Amino acid sequence: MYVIYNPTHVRHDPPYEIYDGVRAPYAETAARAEAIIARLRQDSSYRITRPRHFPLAWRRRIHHPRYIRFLRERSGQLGEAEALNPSYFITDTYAPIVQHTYRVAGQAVDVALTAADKLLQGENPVYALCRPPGHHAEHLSMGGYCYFNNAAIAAEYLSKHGRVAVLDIDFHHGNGTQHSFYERSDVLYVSLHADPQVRYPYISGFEEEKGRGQGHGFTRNYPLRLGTTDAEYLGTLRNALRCIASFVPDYLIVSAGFDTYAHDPIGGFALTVPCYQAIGQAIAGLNIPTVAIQEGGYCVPALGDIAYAFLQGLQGKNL
Ligand code: Q9C
Ligand code: ZN
Repeated sequence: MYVIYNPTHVRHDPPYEIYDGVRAPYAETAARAEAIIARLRQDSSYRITRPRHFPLAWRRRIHHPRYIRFLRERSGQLGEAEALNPSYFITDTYAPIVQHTYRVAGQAVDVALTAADKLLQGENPVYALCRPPGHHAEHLSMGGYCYFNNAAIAAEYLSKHGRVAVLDIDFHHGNGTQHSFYERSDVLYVSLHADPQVRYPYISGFEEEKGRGQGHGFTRNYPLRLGTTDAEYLGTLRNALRCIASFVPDYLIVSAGFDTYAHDPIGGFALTVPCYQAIGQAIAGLNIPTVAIQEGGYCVPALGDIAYAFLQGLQGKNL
């Protein structure tokens, strides 16, 4: 299968995040994507390919021009070792800007769009190894390690060619993606995530959020308890997949976060490595052309094996 990857992501490397006013090491490190690509390189059936550049107009369909300009200008003003924690255009304290943030975040959009394009050319499944991730990025704000919403932009791109479902399996609710399509009936958003009552992003991902206006019924949230096991997760996933199947999408985007893993330093579920193969295989059972887009996942030593298990499953293969 095709893996779209751009090694220049390493230049977006903020030094710290802020939790309740206190500095902590930045969890969304370059080592994450490097661990995944190193594992995929061990299997020659993974065709690792650079992205091509897409017109900036695609970003503007999801993000406000003022927000994009802010990110571009503030990145450009920073020196090599500087980090800016902006006061505006941000929903939390988890998305500092460094010198190369605008460029690298834009390249992650190209990774997602190149993968979506491969899907249109008949490749299936396709994996976009995006970094930084995107699903917390909103129309007018960054947050949660996310700057541009790679999955939402890819969904918008594919929606010109058919009905699109987004399945978000990151540990955290994808607030930015949900809000991008909240009033639309041509893009379905379905998410499994930690109960937002007790985990980030706190402000969205509740079961009662179902879409608005024409979009009513086209958002579906499955909040799960902390400590969720493989069996519980796979049971809920089956319900989510039924919901997707009844929408009859032409394309499926999976916002693939691996912070549901038992030993993830930020997450709080109990999933094991083999469960990711089962998740991939269950998704493959839908038989819908699928692009997986990398979101979170912070247990760097396990990320290679988790991603490999998931992608093998997504191709209907065993470990
Ligand atoms: N003290 C993604 O997974 N909160 N973003 C961390 C740690 C921020 C996660 C709290 C979580 C953002 C893409
Ligand atoms: Zn996450």
